[in-house]
Amino acid sequence: MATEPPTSDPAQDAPEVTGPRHAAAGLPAVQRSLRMAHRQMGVRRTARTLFRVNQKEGFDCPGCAWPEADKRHRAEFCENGVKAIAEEATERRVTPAFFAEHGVADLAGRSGYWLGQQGRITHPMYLADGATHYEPVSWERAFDIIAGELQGLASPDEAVFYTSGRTSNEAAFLYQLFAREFGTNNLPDCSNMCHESSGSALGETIGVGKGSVLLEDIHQADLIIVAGQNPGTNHPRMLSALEKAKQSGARIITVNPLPEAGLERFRNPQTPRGLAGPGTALTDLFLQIRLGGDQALFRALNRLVIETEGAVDETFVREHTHGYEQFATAARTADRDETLRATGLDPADIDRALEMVLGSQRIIVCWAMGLTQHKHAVPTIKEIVNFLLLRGNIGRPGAGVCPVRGHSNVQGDRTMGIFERPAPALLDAIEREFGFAPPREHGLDVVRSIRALRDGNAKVFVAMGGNFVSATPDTDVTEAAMRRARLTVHVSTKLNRSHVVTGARALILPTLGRSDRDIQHSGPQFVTVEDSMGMVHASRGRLEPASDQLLSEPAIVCRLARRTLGERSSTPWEEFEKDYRRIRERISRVIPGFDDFESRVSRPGGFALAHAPRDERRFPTATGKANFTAAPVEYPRVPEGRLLLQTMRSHDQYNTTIYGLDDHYRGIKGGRRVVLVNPDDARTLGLADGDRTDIVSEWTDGTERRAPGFRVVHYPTARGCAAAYYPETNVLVPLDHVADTSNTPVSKSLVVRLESTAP
Ligand SMILES: Nc1nc2c(c(=O)[nH]1)N[C@H]1C(S)=C(S)[C@@H](COP(=O)(O)OP(=O)(O)OC[C@H]3O[C@@H](n4cnc5c(=O)[nH]c(N)nc54)[C@H](O)[C@@H]3O)O[C@H]1N2
Ligand SMILES: Nc1nc2c(c(=O)[nH]1)N[C@H]1C(S)=C(S)[C@@H](COP(=O)(O)OP(=O)(O)OC[C@H]3O[C@@H](n4cnc5c(=O)[nH]c(N)nc54)[C@H](O)[C@@H]3O)O[C@H]1N2
Ligand SMILES: [Mo]
Repeated sequence: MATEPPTSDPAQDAPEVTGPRHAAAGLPAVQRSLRMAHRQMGVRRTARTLFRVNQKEGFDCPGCAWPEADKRHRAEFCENGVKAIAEEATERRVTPAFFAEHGVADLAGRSGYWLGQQGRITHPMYLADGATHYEPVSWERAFDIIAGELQGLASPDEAVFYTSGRTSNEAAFLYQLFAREFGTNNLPDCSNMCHESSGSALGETIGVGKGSVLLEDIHQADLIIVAGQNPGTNHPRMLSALEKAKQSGARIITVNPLPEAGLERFRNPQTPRGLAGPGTALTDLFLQIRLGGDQALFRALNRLVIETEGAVDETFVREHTHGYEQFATAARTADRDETLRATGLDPADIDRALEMVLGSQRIIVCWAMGLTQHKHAVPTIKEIVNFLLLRGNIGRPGAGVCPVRGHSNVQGDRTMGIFERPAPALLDAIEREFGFAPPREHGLDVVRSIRALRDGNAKVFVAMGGNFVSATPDTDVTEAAMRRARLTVHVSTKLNRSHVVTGARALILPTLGRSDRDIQHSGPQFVTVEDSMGMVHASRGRLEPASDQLLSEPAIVCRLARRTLGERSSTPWEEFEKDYRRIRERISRVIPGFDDFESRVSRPGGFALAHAPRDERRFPTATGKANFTAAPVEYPRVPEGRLLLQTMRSHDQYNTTIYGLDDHYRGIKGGRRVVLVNPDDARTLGLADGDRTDIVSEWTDGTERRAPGFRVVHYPTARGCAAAYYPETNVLVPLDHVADTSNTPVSKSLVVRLESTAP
C-alpha cells in the first residue's frame, strides 16, 4: 500500500468549506496578496519589488508564462504573481544553522508547505554518505564531488539532468550544452509532465510545437474557447485579455468539469468598474464536460461543421491542408450517443456551441493541463487543430491555437535545446559552433528517468530547479528510485522535499532567483526568457541576494562544466560566466530565430520569434501542409461505483510550492486533503459532505494505490467526476500510465473508489 508524502500535514489538515465563488480578482485579491507579501518581505521591500515586475526595465514575473501587454500598467502583476514573488523575495533564511538544527529525518517528516515557508537557502550544503545532517560545503568542493561522480560513471547516459521551467534562456542553453558535451541527451524537464502533449500534437499537425497567437489576437478574436484551464488561479493576467476581448464583442465558451470562478466573472483591479463595481461576465456558454470528454466534443462539433453547407473554408483546406478527405470520412461517423456518453453534455449545449462557432469568423482555442494530462491527450489536441483548420482559423489575425504554458520560461528552455529528443539540426549546429560531436541517441524523459533510477541504470541526478520527487507520479516508486542514486544535486532557491529524499550523497546548490541582482566580472547582467506566445525579452533582478554565497544558474553550470570536462572542453565556460552577452552571441548562431539577439532583446519589450504558420500560413510538417488527422475517439471508461479523479492546483500554491491553505474561489480553507464530488454521485455512493475517505486508484493491471484521510466536499463538478489537489494525490498516479506519444503522466484521469473511514 502506498504511503503518503507529507506535503500537507494530515494531522493539522482541517478544511473549512464555504462553497464556490462566482467572480475572481477585484480588491480583495489585491489585499490578500499584499498581506502575504508584507509577511514575507516587509512593507518597503514589497513596494520596491512589485513595481519592477514585468516592467520593461524590470524582471519577468516568476509566476506564469502569460505574456505582458505592450502598454504596461504601473502595476503589471496579479495576485498569484505577487505570491510567487513574495516566496522568492522573502526575508526568511535557511542557513547552515538551520541544517544543523534539523536533520534530514526531521525534515523528511515535515510538510512541503512547512519546508517552503522556511525561506531562501543561503549556502551550498552537502549530505555525506550515511550522514544525518547537511553540512556547509565550499563551492569548490561541491563541484569536485559532482565532477568525481560524473567522471566515475561507466557511461554518460548514467547521469540525468532535469530542468524546471524557471531557468533562463542563458542558463538553459549552457546546461544542455554541458550535458551534451559530457555525452548525454538525458535532459528531462517539467514540460514532460506539462505541455508535452501539446508540443507532440502541434508539431505533427502544424509543424511548430508552440501556440500560434499573440496577445493582440486574443483581443481581436470573436470566439475564444477555454478548455481545460483555470486562468483565474493559474494565469490571472489572462483574465484582463479575455475582458478586453469581451469588450470588443468576443464571446467565450468554457469547457471544464468545474465551474471556475475566474471564468465566470472578472473584477479587474486596474479599472474602477472592476475594483468596486460588478466587473465583467466572461463565459457565455459553459460546457460542463466529463473529464477526458474533449476529443469527443470537438469531433462532434467537427462533424456538424462538415455537414453544414458552406461552413468549411474550402479554399484554405485545399491550399494549405493535407488529409481532409480521410478526416471527414472519420468525422461523419461520429456517433451522437457516444458523444453524449463521453462528454456528459446536453445535446442542446452542443447545438448552442455549434451556432456560436458558425457565427464566428476568428476563433482561438486556449487550453492547459485539463487537456494535456490524459491518455488520449495528443489526439484530443489534434482534434482541436482539425476544428480550427476546418474554418481556416490558423494563420490569420484573431485566430489560432493557444496552449497556455505553465512555468514562466518553460517554452524558452525547450527553444534553447532542453529536450531529450533533440532535432538533428540542433545537434549539427552545436557541432559546428563548438567543435564537439554531441550524442545522437535520444535521452530519457521524466518517466523514463525514474525507471532508469529505479532499475539502477541512472546513478547521478542533477536538477536545475524544480521539485522532482513531489512533481512526478507514483511518489513511493519515485522516492525509492531517487534513494538508489549515488548522488543527487539540486540547484535551488527554496527548500523542498527533493532535498530530503536523496541519493547516497546529496548537494543543495543555492542560486539567484529572477528578482535578485546578478553581478559578474563584466558588471550587472540580465537574462532572457520566452513567454507562452513566443515573445523573448530581458529580465533584470535588482534585489540584494539572500547571501553572498549564492551563484547564478549560468555561473553554476560554467563552473561545473569546467571542473567536469576540464581540458577535454574547448568551450569558453569562463568567458560565458563573466559576461552573458557571450552566451547570447552563441545562442544567436545556434538557435534559429535568434539572429542579432543582443540588440533585438535590448529593445524595450523584446521581440517576437518567427512562427511560420502564424506569420505566413506556412506549415513546416512532413507533408508541407497543415495535417488533418483522424484518430479514433477515446474517452475514459469508469466502472460502476467508481469516479474519475483529476489532480489539480488550489488557488494558494505554485505546483509543489504551497503558499497557504486558502483555495479562495472554491471556498475551501484551512486544509488541502479534500475530494470534491458531485452531490448526486456522493448520495449514490452514500457519502455525506464532511465524511472521511481514503482515495484508492484502481488500474487495469490490477494494482491499487491509496491516499488516506480526505474530507468529502459536495461540489458542483460534472457527474461521475471528482477532483483533489496535487501533489498530495501523486501517490495515486502510476508511473506507467502515460499519455500516448507524449509520455505525460495521466494526472487528470484516475479511476478511483472512495473508501469511507471512521469519522
Ligand atoms: N498560481 C499558480 N499559477 C500557476 C501554477 C500554479 O501552480 N499556481 N502552475 C503553473 C503551471 S506549471 C501550469 S502547467 C499551469 C497550469 O494551469 P491549469 O491547467 O489551469 O492548472 P490545473 O489546476 O491543473 O487546472 C486544470 C483545469 O482544467 C480542468 N480540467 C481537468 N480535466 C479536464 C478535462 O478532462 N477536460 C476539460 N475540459 N477540463 C479539465 C480543471 O477543472 C481545471 O480547471 O499554471 C501555471 N501557473
Ligand atoms: N498529479 C499531478 N502532478 C503534476 C501536475 C498535475 O497537474 N498533477 N502538474 C505537472 C506540471 S504541469 C509541472 S510543470 C510539474 C512541476 O514540476 P517542477 O517544475 O519540478 O516543480 P515546482 O514545484 O514548480 O518546483 C519548485 C521548486 O523550484 C525551485 N525554484 C524556484 N525558483 C527557482 C529558480 O529561479 N531557480 C532554481 N534553480 N530553482 C528555483 C524551488 O526550490 C522550488 O522548491 O509538476 C507536474 N506534476
Ligand atoms: Mo506545468
